[in-house]
Amino acid sequence: MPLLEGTIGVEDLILLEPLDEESLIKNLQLRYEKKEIYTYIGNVVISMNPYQQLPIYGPEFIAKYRDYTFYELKPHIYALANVAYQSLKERDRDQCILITGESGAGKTGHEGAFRRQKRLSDPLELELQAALSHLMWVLGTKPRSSTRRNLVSKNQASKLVMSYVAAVCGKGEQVNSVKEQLLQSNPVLEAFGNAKTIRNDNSSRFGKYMDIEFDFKGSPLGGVITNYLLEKSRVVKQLKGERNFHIFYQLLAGADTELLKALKLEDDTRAYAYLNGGVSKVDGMDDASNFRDVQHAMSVIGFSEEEIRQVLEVTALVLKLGNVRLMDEFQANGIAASGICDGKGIQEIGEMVGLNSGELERALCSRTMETGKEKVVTGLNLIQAQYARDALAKNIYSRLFDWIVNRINESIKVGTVEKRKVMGVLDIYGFEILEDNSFEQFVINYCNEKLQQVFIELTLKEEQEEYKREGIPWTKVEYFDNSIICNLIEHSQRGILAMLDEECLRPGVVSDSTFLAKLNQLFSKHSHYESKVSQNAQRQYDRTMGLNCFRICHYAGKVTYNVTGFIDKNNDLLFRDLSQTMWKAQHPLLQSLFPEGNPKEASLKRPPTAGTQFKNSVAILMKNLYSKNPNYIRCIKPNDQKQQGRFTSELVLVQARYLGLLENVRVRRAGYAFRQGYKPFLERYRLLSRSTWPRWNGDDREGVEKVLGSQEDLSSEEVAYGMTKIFIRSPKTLFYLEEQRRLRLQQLATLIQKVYRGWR
Ligand code: AOV
Ligand code: MG
Repeated sequence: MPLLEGTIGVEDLILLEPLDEESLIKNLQLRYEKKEIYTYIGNVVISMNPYQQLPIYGPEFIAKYRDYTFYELKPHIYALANVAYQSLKERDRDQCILITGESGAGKTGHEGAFRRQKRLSDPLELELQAALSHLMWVLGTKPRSSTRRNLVSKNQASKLVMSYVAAVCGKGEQVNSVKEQLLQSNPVLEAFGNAKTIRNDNSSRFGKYMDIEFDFKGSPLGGVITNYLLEKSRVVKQLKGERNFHIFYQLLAGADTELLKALKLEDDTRAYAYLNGGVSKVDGMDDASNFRDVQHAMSVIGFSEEEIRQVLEVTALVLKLGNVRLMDEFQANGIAASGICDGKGIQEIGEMVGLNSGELERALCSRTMETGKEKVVTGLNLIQAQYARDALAKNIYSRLFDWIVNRINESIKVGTVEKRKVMGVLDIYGFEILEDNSFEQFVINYCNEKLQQVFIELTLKEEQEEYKREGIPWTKVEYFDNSIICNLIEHSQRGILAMLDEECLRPGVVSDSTFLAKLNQLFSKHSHYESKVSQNAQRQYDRTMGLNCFRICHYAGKVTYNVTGFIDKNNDLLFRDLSQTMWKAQHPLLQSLFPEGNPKEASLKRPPTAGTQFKNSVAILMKNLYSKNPNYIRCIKPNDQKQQGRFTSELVLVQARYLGLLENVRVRRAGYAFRQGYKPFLERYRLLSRSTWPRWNGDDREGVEKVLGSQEDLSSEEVAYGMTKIFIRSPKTLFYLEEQRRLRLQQLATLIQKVYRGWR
């Protein structure tokens, strides 16, 4: 392995000297300046966002990484994808790839994701090109990379992994169509689930976990996508400088006059109240052409023309709902009520989805309470009616998104029952600390806390425990076990989420502040909880924290949450009048989004709260991840300006801490990079020693001792003998052994040839 020193820093942080935060950051910077964006910590890949297209992707590189083992080439995300795919295929071990990092760090990707892509032939072409270029490379006629078009235009972690796997796995018409469907799910999900934010022009506003399933030969059969928590508040309100979900702008910019007319839309984004962030265009993003790509992708996946049309109708419906202007009205008895300013908009909505507009107006402006057998209708005041309208829009959109994910899953699901292998790819929002943190940040950070726990448990703990099991001396590495924080949030009776549910379901007057009071009372002594009134905070003063806030000391740092809206967001209730009205729509898709509106289905049972639903899906995700072999990609954003070549040390330092990089290195370095059972190790290397070759009848471990003892250049520091496994400290030693083995094989081959010739 090429060792660092001097110019480009170390390729594997395990080799860092001295080992501290400063030199770790320095090393990343040194490499970043030389455009070396990938660095290892053992088998963990750190990826720095280059904010520029680097010539390190595409078929040639795929071909290269496909043929080498992990440490033989420069660090690359392809190397990780290769290890994962190969061990899936050869060792029959399900894999998962966990991609984490802040917003804009490079988890998902954008460049080119919205650029026009070569159609249909992409994966196949990629593969052919890879094969061709591999051949030329082997023959020493490698084409200059500058003359080739970089086919992998989606350069960010999760897409890079997917395109790598697509390029190396299986062949044939059937397989290609599966690949095509899997790849085409990206533009569709991004159109409906991504948006321009201040931090990232193509920010994923939902979490995504995708299982790709393979047959025993390693050809893809299909997959399953799970989505988490779409940020639905964006549907009705965006921060200044941000946009709503891409699809709205794509639709307005890309639909032809006929479609616009059919949907009764204007092509001007300013005409829509729900597009209120003040930006309609994103640099380098062509909404109109992306719209065509999305429609195309949907049909490749298998959406029918009719389904695509219905999806667009529902999308248009959301936009038009935002333009329904409400006003105060006073009833004869002087009670405040509300009504609709102009009937045209609601009329159009009614026509489009087959609804009686009078009924829709009633549902928006009043609420029916059922007490026993009696029904009482009360008018909503203006604020309540606006709230109802926005709640409806958010619900329609997020249910539409779920429906799209399900529809994609229907197309890509694997029908056969044969034994499958699975590779899961998780691309999920990183830790969020904003100026004002609310329920959304709370659940996102909870999810990250859980992911950190997986990381700790699988990587750090397992490492230590294995040494213990194997009886290998181990310098204890202190690391922070965050289960105390996970418990604080998720404990089924005494966790914050449970308290929130309790408060939401409790009869009587509940509010965000009664919820906070409860937390303060319960957790005032908890070491990871702080509030204005809790002991910890008093001890440490704290003028910055408001009275309506609590703070959690996450593994990544302290975050102050404002409780305003927690109860409401957790309840996530839609007035029954609205769901019942939606269910009455003639529009099949819209109707299917509101099954609870069906009077026959209407049960008194409350749907689980938003918090509980999220907790449950995180639990399922964790179970899924624990059953697989994890591979980590840690993404880092080098600066806040989205600029190439700029490295802000303080920013990187914070992220390195969030990601626990130093801890990761310490554990890996205290230990051994490579380990293997005595038997397979001996099988592979026994030809290196005269005592074990050609025959060895003794014990496996003894055999390994003979083999390693025969290597004069090997320092005894480099290896340790465990109960069942041999441990090798640095990858270099392994390469050395491999090289010796190769030479020996050559020698043997020559020998055999000689003998053979002698016989003839
Ligand atoms: P994210 O997924 O981590 O943020 P993205 O993957 O969307 O971040 O990356 C943000 C932007 O950085 C992209 O749009 C690209 O312009 C650029 N970029 C990232 N990685 C690369 C790369 N390897 N090569 C070239 N450009 C890159 V969020 O979804 O907001 O958490 O929610
Ligand atoms: Mg993303």
